[in-house]
Amino acid sequence: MSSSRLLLNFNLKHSILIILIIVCEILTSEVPRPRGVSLSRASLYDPEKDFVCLDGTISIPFTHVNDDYCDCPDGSDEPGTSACPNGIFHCTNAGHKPLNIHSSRVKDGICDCCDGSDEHGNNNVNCVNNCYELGRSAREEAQRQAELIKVGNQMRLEFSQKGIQIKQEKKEKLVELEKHKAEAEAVLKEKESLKNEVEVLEGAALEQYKKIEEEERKRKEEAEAADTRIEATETFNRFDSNKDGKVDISELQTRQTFDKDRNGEVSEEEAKFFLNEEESVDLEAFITLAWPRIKPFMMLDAGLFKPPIKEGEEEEQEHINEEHEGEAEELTEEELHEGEESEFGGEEDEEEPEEEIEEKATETSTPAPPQYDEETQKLVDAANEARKEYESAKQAVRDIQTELNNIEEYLEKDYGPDEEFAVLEGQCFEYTDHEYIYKLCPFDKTIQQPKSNSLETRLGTWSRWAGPDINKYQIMMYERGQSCWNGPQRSTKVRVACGSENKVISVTEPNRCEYQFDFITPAACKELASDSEDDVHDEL
Ligand code: MAN
Repeated sequence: MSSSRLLLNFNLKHSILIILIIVCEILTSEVPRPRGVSLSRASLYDPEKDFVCLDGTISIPFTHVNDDYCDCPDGSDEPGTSACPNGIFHCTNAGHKPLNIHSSRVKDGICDCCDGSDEHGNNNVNCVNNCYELGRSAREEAQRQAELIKVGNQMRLEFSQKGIQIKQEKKEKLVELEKHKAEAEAVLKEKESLKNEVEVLEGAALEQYKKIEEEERKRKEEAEAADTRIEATETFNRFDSNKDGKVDISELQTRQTFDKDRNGEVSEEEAKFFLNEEESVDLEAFITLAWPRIKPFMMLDAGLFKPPIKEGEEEEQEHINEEHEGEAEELTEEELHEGEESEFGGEEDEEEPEEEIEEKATETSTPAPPQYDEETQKLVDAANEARKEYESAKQAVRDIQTELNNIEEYLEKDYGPDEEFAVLEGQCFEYTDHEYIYKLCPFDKTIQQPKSNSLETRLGTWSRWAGPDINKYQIMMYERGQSCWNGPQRSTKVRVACGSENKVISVTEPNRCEYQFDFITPAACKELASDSEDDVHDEL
């Protein structure tokens, strides 16, 4: 059947139903019963008999019903007055929906029932019966809703079909990936044993080179130690100005290099630091304990070594360098070392060891790998190749595993009883207010972005369905968003309702950092047994 015929058929049925309801209401509102009693209870109020309280406790003459005196403990003898504290007044509201109100609202000067029956006999208030108008607009609204649900439900069914198909495809992909994973793991195993085999051969071939390398390293270390010794001894002799075989505090105090805090003088503490906290050191102690402290400062002074720049200072430093570019050239050598003697030269320094230190600084770089013989080189290349293949086989397993995890994560998510919400995944829906652009990316996240820039704030990550038991798919929760300053982590409640398109129709922040989105989607258009008609049927 075409959708227009479906709609026509639906409209016709609905109109007949409304006419039936109105006719029945007219007929049934005529059924005689005490004021405030619903049609369904009319038979319990028989004027021919004594009245038995509805809780069965006592029996009273029928004339005591609605006499403005409360006799029954359950208030059932005073349905039309406010005499009983627990009474219920029933408005028939012919033409609209019947209503039960608390008896305290009877004759209180406020029109609660659209037919005005709750204020009947109250001369202080004039309640107009507007049930028909209210009923008509309520029925029109109900009809609009019903039509929306009808059309939306068609779309929901299409969503559902797609969702079911996606799920099926994911399940098939899962099986396929499991197979691929097993294959990739077998390849990995093979590559691993291949690598191990070649590495054994490589290891054996490199054994002799290792020895050579080790010897070379040792030789280098010894040479470096000897150089250090020579360098330290030369410096010791230079510093030991009174030639007593010791370098003491006062001998260091004459050298600006040791002015650590750059306040223009070398204090005793500063000098002592370089002497390993001693008053003086002999040559041996100087070489082993003092020199490791002294050397970096001498290199620093000679401009051969820069201390590491702390994070954040880097830019600043660059900026300073730019600003002062060229300035150094403008200063004379004397100006640079104003008030200082050359730390490497000392007063009587002749030849300059600056170069010496520079040379030594470059010498410490890592030695080039040894040249292997042809056979060994072949083994090293083969091992490198095997390692590369092993690594890429490992990566292949990892990639498959990641894909598997994503699919498993998908399959664990609840996309609605008929998979109807699944098509929303991967899409984002925007809403703009005067200050922000909000985004809802179902099953992923909610976002807030100021209109003035592109800095996104995460308002929550998909967490769960949180609607009432009757339909948990009415509310989506997005939690653990970015923390608010001095506050909680942001979170979003998304109220989901039926609509003919997917759209965020409002966003509010009812409490600081707690957001509420209203989202309409055909996925929420399910035809449920309407309770509005049941209400009307109460009088049938
Ligand atoms: C930002 C926005 C607001 C939020 C405050 C909290 O301005 O995310 O929605 O209320 O931070 O400090």
